[in-house]
Amino acid sequence: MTSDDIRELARDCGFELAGVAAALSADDRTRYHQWIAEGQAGAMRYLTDRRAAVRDDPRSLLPTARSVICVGKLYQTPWPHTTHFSDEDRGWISRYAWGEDYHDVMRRGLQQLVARMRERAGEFESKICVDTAPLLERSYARLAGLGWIGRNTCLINQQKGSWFFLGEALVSLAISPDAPPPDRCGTCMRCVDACPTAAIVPGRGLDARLCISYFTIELRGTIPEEHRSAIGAHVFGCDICQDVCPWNGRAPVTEDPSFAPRHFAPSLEDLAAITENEFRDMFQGTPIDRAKYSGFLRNVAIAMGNAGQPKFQPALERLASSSDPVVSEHAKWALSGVGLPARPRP
Ligand code: B12
Ligand code: SF4
Ligand code: SF4
Repeated sequence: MTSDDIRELARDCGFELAGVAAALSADDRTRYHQWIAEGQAGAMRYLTDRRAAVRDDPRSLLPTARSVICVGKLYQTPWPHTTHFSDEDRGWISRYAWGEDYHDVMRRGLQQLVARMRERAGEFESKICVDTAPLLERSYARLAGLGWIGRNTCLINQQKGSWFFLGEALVSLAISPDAPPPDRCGTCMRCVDACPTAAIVPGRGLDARLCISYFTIELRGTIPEEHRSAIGAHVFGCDICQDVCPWNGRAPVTEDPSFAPRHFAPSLEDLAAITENEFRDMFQGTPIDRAKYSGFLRNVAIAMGNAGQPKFQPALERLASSSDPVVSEHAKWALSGVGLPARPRP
């Protein structure tokens, strides 16, 4: 099989991007170890525990692996970007989380791809990875020719931009690898300048401990007070460093209905009033499940505080009396901003 064969099959399985890398240690893996040694992974234990070393070689996941099939699936839909949206009554959910959980969509497509490959190449061993496996997905996708690593650390494709998910099939077949494309960020610094929390440090990547996506999705418990006002209206994830990227200016939208918004920028007052069961009904099967009820209400309280609207006072008072100490503390902080003009971003 050739990588052109893989691209043809991958297209039939719903992947706009595909390529092949050798199942060897990635040349840039030392960046990862430096990043965690500097503490930039924050509290994301799954990045720093024994699984950190597993990332050094895909053969730790599948000993017979010879090739890494890398695929990309577009998720952009024709709805506004953060940069064209401002409504202080509403909370911002990042684009990738509007529809069905991508882990399921990508896994289904990869299973189909592996089955189609078996029809052509006969039996081989395989392992599917989507996001959660200890694999340097961006490194292998770059090596497989899917794009370059942008200054915002996202994988960017010259024609398709960066609104795509990554997934991989490790296979025991030896397939001639593709080549990585050149870095096309040039002198651009738009993402660095636009990031509200200065999380992108040119040359050193992204300090997750400062990223809104980390605070609102990954961090459990308290969000340090000094970072709350920069979170603005974000209630789950952040898209700013991709919204401003010139390579996304003409990025295509997906044809897959899975990523159509179920809840685009919901009203903060509605969100503050949902019960745990309603939260489950509303967001089950979407990535938002990951924040859990407590984390999500914490984020809603911060967004309300940042909007600084007196009409949010009753809803925040209800949250402040919550039996969940995290929700209650963030709501009390938010109440201290109600009636004041929207908090200025640092
Ligand atoms: C932890 C994690 C996060 C963390 C940390 C992000 C980060 N930049 O490290 C947080 C919670 C902040 C996060 C946020 C987001 N994430 Co995330 N995340 C991951 C995860 C699970 C691991 C990433 C990781 O290992 N980070 C550590 C750093 C050191 O690794 P890295 O950025 O991958 O960098 C490696 C290489 O790229 C290379 N490298 C870095 N810089 C350079 C520069 C050059 C010149 C070269 C050659 C190499 C190079 O070195 C590193 C390896 O040593 C991956 C899935 C996976 N298994 O890889 C998804 C993943 C990276 N996330 C993804 C997405 C979609 C997002 C968000 C857009 C979600 C959102 N809207 O909120 C944001 C984007 C924020 C951003 N600008 O990166 C996608 C990215 C798709 C793409 N096109 O790039 C992934 C691949 C998930 C997936 N399967 O689709 N994420
Ligand atoms: S996702 Fe948002 S907070 Fe994180 S680096 Fe990008 S712009 Fe900054
Ligand atoms: S905004 Fe500019 S510097 Fe940042 S990733 Fe895009 S092209 Fe690269």
